[in-house]
Amino acid sequence: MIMGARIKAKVVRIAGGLCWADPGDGREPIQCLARGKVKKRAEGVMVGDEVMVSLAGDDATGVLEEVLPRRNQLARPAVANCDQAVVVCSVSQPSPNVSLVERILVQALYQGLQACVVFTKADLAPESDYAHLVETYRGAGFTTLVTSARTGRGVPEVRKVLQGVTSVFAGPSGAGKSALLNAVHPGYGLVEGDVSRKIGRGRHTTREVRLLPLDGSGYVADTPGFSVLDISTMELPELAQVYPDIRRHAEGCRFTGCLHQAEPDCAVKKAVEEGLINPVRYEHYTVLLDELRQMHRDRYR
Ligand SMILES: Nc1nc2c(ncn2[C@@H]2O[C@H](COP(=O)(O)OP(=O)(O)OP(=O)(O)O)[C@@H](O)[C@H]2O)c(=O)[nH]1
Ligand SMILES: [Mg+2]
Ligand SMILES: [Zn+2]
Repeated sequence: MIMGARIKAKVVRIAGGLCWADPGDGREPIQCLARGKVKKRAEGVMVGDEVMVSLAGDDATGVLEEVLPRRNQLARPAVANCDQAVVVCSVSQPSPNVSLVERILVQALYQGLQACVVFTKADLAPESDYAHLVETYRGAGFTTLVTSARTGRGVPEVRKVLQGVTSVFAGPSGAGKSALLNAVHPGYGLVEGDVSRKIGRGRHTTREVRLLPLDGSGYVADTPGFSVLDISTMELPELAQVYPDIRRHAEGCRFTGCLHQAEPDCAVKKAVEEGLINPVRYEHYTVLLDELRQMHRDRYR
C-alpha cells in the first residue's frame, strides 16, 4: 500500500481516543487517530460512520481525515448508518420490557431503519408465557423470531435476517444480545454477563458499541444494554406514521392529521374495537403520544 493513500472505511469501534476503521476488503481494521478538525466536529465520530482514512506506511494505522455524511443515526445505542434494528427482548430473566421494545421500534422506524423483534431465552419459559408477545409483533407486521442461545433455537433464522445488511442489536442489559451473537458467530467471543437474581437485571457487561463483520456480507452491532429511552421530539402526527399497523387503517379517519385518540369517526379506534389492531400496541401508542405532547408543551413554555 502506498504511504498516504486515502481509502474509504467504516468505523467499527471507538475507544480511548482512537477508532478502528474497516476497509471492507478482508484486512484487519485500521487503527486511526482523528485529525483535529474531525475531533472538533459537533457531530463527533460514531461507530458505523463511513470515513476517509489516509494510511501510514504500515497499513495497520492511519489518520481519520473526514467523516462522510450519515444516512441515519441512533442516539441510543449510539450508532450510524444501520439498515436494521434488531430489538432484543428476553422472555424471562429479565422479564420482557414491552415499553422499551415499543420505544426502540419507534426510534428505529423514525430514523428510517427496518426493524425486527427477537425474543431470547426461550429455554427459560414455556411457550404459553410469551406467545401473546410473539403474536403482538408478528401481527403488527414485524419479522419476529423466538430464539435461545442455549439450545440454538432460532439461530439460523437470526443469521438469515442479518445477512447482507448492517444491523444493530438493541435491548436491555442481560437480554442476551452478546450471547445470541456468540451463537450466530462463535468467533466473536463476546463477553457475557450474568443476571442479578436479586434485582433481576443484567450487569451492563457490554460497555461499548462494536460493529462485527458477518460471514458473507454485512455487519452487526453489539451494544450496551439500556432500559430508559426518551422518544425524540418528532411531531405528533409522525408518531402514527411509525406504527405500520396504525398507519394502515388511518386512511379511513374523518380528519386528515387525526391522532386517533379523541377525534370522532376515527378508523383506527374502530379497528382497535374490532380487534384488527392489537390493543397493546394501541395502548403504547397513546402513552407515547401523551408523552410527546408533554414534551412539546415543555419546549414551548
Ligand atoms: N438460559 C439462557 N440463558 C441465556 C441465554 N442467552 C443469554 N443467557 C444468559 O443471560 C445472561 C446475559 O447475557 P448477555 O449476552 O451478557 O446479555 P446482554 O444483552 O449482552 O447484556 P449487556 O451486555 O449487559 O447489555 C448470561 O448469563 C447469559 O449466559 C439463553 O438463550 N438461555
Ligand atoms: Mg452484551
Ligand atoms: Zn384516526
